[in-house]
This record gives sequence, structure tokens and C-alpha cells, in this order.
Amino acid sequence: MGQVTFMERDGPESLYPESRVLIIMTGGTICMQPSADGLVPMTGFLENAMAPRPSFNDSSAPAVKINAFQNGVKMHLDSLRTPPSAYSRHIRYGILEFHPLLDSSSISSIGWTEIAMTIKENYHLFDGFVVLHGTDSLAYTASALSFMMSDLGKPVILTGSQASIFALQSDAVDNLLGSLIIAGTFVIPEVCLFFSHILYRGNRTTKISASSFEAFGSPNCDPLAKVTSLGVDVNWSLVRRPTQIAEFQVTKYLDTAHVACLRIFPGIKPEMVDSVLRVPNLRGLILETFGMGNAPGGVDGSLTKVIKEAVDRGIVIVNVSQCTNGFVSPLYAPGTALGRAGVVFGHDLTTEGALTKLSYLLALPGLEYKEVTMQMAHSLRGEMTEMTLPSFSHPAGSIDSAVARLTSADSAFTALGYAIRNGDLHTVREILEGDEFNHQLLKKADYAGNTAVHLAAVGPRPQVMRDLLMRGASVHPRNRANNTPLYLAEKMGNDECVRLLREAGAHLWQAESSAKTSEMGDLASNGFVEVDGDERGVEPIESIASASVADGETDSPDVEAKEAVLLEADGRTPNISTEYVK
Ligand code: ASN
Repeated sequence: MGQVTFMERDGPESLYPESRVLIIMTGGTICMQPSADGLVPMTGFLENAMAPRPSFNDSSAPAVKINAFQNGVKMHLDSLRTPPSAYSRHIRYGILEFHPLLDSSSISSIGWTEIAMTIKENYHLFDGFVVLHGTDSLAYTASALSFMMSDLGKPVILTGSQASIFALQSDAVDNLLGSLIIAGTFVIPEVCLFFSHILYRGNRTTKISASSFEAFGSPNCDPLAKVTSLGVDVNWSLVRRPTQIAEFQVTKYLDTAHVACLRIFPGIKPEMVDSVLRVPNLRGLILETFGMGNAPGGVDGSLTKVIKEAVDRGIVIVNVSQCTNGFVSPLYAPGTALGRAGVVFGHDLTTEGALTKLSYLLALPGLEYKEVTMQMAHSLRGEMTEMTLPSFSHPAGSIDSAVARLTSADSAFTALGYAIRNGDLHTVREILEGDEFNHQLLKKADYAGNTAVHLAAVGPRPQVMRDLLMRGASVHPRNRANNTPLYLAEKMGNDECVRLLREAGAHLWQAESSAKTSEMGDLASNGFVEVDGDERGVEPIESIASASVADGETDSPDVEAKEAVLLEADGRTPNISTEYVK
């Protein structure tokens, strides 16, 4: 057992909740300082770069060590926290540094695996992850991680800077602070890249400037969010959500060793292309073609012939455009010839996206050539625009009049809360399928921070929970009492919901599991939490229940707990619902 951390519920500590974010420092200009050999990355980023800056260090906070794992070894990291953000929340964070720190031009599949595995082993301990990385290969890393991580339920935000944080004029503070706040505030379960006030889907990005602070673009996909003077404006309709019930997983070691990338140019010789295609053990080639996917055929179609022969040898050749904007398609005769030769059209994939996606697919055990080419032509993680979007429409006239009268997301959420409490699956579906508010409802929370998943966790009908999960609801948000839906479901003995939540990757928040496995319940309810010396205050469900017990409404703690949660959802308490749900 570690030391006891005292959280004074009535003191300044209790004013705002804390989120927890792990920063993974891989290197890059952001942490560099001049040396005789040019700029080199420096260790000690937390103490040297963050601790001295008030925006990263709320000096009123007590010193707290937090748990994290690095290469399977449990560490007790120094942590700092930000002052409260515009979202009334502190972000507490610690840093794990790579050894050695890299200029990002040296990153490889080994480094990507190290980042992904660090996230995996710390997944249950943090609300979100920020990866600090050099900008040169940042778009490759963002793409690679997006494929390596499946069924991600928490934000992973990559950032870096064009100038060192130690420079007088730098973009480092804005990039890092923005990433921390977004990772600790919003459930955006994607691998993202944050730069110059914009949050991008990572696998859509490309580095567009070697020197400007606006270093990245996402030419074929709108930003997921923008930071403005008013706060963070999230484009929720673009944010992807898991729509299958599965746990977060990592695929290690992409097969970058057997892929190549070749840019077509006027006058390119077929022999040159052939010699690349004959590199021993080559399995895939990204061909950067002109415009909408055209390449010179060569005299007598000799280039097309070389390509066809390679396809026949089992090499996957993917066509992407040299243009920053737009997509490839077999519209013109040269493109059609490539298509006939068996080249896969990568639609609007970036080169970074195409190369890492192919390396990922080639690393999956037992995937046949045909399956690889099929998956290359479809979106796995939002990396390409699907040519035929699945149409989704509500069956006309099936929304009943009460639901049809819902005029705001808040009233829709209140109605959803009623339906969940009553186990009324039909109405739950009607509300969630009404196109106006449906994408907001799964992210909404009532004033007590309970999302639809929290409500379903204590509700009578597990099928409601299944529906919510299949529609992409997150299992990770904690309500204001710091409780996860899983904790509530276990507390209520809702075994089927517990099973569904666990299958969907849910885990107890660290203080919850320790409160469960020891006599810590007593300590926790008194405001003291002891978990390896670094846990934070948690208000167990008993303390929610006790408020109602005092009212004399019922004397069963479990029923009370359920009622306390449900009362908050049915509109009898003021609804100051929010769209950020940590
Ligand atoms: N060379 C640096 C890197 O990628 C560039 C940067 O971070 N701005 O590591």
C-alpha cells in the first residue's frame, strides 16, 4: 500500500474536477535546444518547460505522484495540473519520455509500436493521451497509429511545434495546451493531430510548411475541432465513434520494410519502375500519379506492362494523387489502363495514409492479397472518403407525436432519460434515430454528468445498453461523482450490462477499482483516497444515495443509488447538460 492522499472536499481542491492525461514525449523541435551539432532534443520537459509556466502549473495544487507504466514497469510519475480551463476542469498530467528522444525523421515502426503500447498499458489510468513528436514525420505517425489502434475509446492527440518551447517566439505553448485541454475534456475517440488551433483527423493530415506555424493541412477532410476565443468548437458530426462492441486493441510493428513509394514524373523510365518493383520481397507500392490518377503508359504500354507483371507477382500497387486536393479515379484512359493492370485506387488517401495503411494491412497475419486490396479501397478509420456513403434515414412517420415535439437537444435528452429508465427500447430508438439531435444525444450529460450510458447502466433493460453501444456511445465518461457506467452497473448488480460494458472496453476508473477491492470505501466516503499513493478524491455511489436516504424516501442504498441517478435525468433537477462528458 502506498501513501494516503488527502483530498479536502470542502477546500479549494474540490472546486473543480480533474481529468488525467498522459503525455508521451518522443522528441522533436518542441523540446530541442541548440548544441554544437545543431538543435537536439533535451530531457526533463516537465521540470524545465512546463513547471515554470503558470498555464501548465496550477501552483495551488498539492504535489501528487501518479501511476503509469513504461515497458511493463510501474512508475510513480511527478505530475502537474493546469489551472481550471473554460470547461471548469483541471487537467492533471505526467510525462513519459522516450529513450533516446528523437528527431522525428528517425521514427520507424518500432517507435510507433512503442507509442501505441505505452497508450495500451496506460489506457485504464488516463482519460486521454497527448503524444509530443517532431513535425517532420508527424503525419506518418498519426496515420500509422490510427491503423494500429482499433476500437479506440479515448482521445489520442499528437502535436509538436515549429519552434522550440524554449524559444521566445514559439507555437509550442499553444499547441501543447490546446492538446491537453481537448484530450482532458472531450471524448473524441480518434487519433488526432492538433496544430495551430486546429484539431485534425490524424490520418488525413500532411505537413504543408517547413517553417510556418500553420504547418499542417487536411486537404480532403474538415477539421474535427477548432479552438477560438470562445472555446473549443467540436464538429461532432465528423467525429467517428466505435459502432461495434469490442475492446481497444493494438496491432504492433507495421510492415514498412516491404513497401515503397514512387512519384511518377514526365519521362520516367519503365525500367526504373521495374527495378523498384523487383526489390527483393517487396509486397506493396504507393504510386503517386498525376491529377486524377494518371501515369504515362510508356512506349507500347511498357510502363503499364511492368506494373501488370508486378501485380501478377502479388505486389499490391496503390494509386494516389500527387495533388494535395481531390481524389484518383479511372476517368481518363491512362488511369483506366492502370486500373485494368490491377492497380488499386486509393481515392483521396494522402501518401502518408496510403503508405501506413498498406503497411498495417500487410502486417495483419493471414490477410490474402485480395483482402488487402479490398480493404485498401475502403475506409477503416476515416482515412478516406467512402465513395458511396451508407444512406441513413428515419422511417417516415414513425416518430410519435411526443418525440416529434422535441425542440432541443436538452429536451430530447430528458425524454431519452425517461425512456431509458422505463426500459422503453422503442422510444429510445425513436429518439436516437430522429436525425436532428441524435449525434448530440450520445455525448450529452445531465447536470450530474450522467450520460445515456450511465442511465442505462442502472436501467432495467440491457438491450438499451447494447443499442447505445452499437450507436457509438462511449463507455468511458465519468459523471461528476467520478463514476463510470461500469461502476454503476456493478453496484446495481446489472450483470448483463456489466458484461456488455466490459466487452466494449469499459474499465473501472482507478479509484473505483481500489475502492472495490479494499476497505477503501470508508476512507473514500470520508474524502480520503489511498491507492498506491496517487489517487484522487472519489465520491462513491453510496454518498449519492445517502442524500436521498436523508430525505427519507427509501432505506435501500441500491434503490437509492439508482433513484439518485435517474432523478437527475428526468428533468426534476435543473438540467445544465453539457456536450463534453468527462
Ligand atoms: N526536425 C524536427 C522533427 O521533426 C522538426 C520539428 O519538430 N519541427 O523532429
